[in-house]
Amino acid sequence: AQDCLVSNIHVKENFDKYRFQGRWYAVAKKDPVGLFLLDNVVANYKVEDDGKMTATAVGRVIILNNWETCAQMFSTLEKSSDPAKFKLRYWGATAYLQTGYDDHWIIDTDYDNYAIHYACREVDADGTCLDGYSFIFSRHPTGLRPEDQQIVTSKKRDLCLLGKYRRVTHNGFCKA
Ligand code: DAO
Repeated sequence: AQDCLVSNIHVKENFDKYRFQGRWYAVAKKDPVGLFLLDNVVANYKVEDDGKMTATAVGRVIILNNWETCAQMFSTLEKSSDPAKFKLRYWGATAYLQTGYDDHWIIDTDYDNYAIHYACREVDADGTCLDGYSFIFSRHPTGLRPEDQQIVTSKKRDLCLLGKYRRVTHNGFCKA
């Protein structure tokens, strides 16, 4: 989808939530308005006994005007008619942290190395995304393998987000 319409965005076909389980390191992020998670972001996905997917995440945040902390976040992923399109209901370990209800789409993944996440929070009148965010995840804390970088770049272009990502550093602030 090069027309940038949210409704035309392609997601991972036959998404396998079981293979997606486990730890993912955020290596790049396109921020939404009023960004929350800054860096040191590590997510952990799980399929519970009832088949529902949950995810936890940690990440460095700045809250209450200037307090730097490591946020511990919890979430449930509500399924839809498309197995790669979820609704993410999330909340924090303490009341100071953000809560929300966002789209949570898996655009592409090979399950073993890279994943591209996308969430549009606000669709504009013309059908493009007005406010959204996206994580590039890697199974490897060191980043993406060179062979995965081209795929990720091409998917960023499909999302009309090429050039809008920043690197997410991991320096041990949220030792997970
Ligand atoms: O960082 O600005 C932002 C938006 C991110 C909000 C998501 C909170 C994390 C919930 C855990 C889900 C796993 C990615």
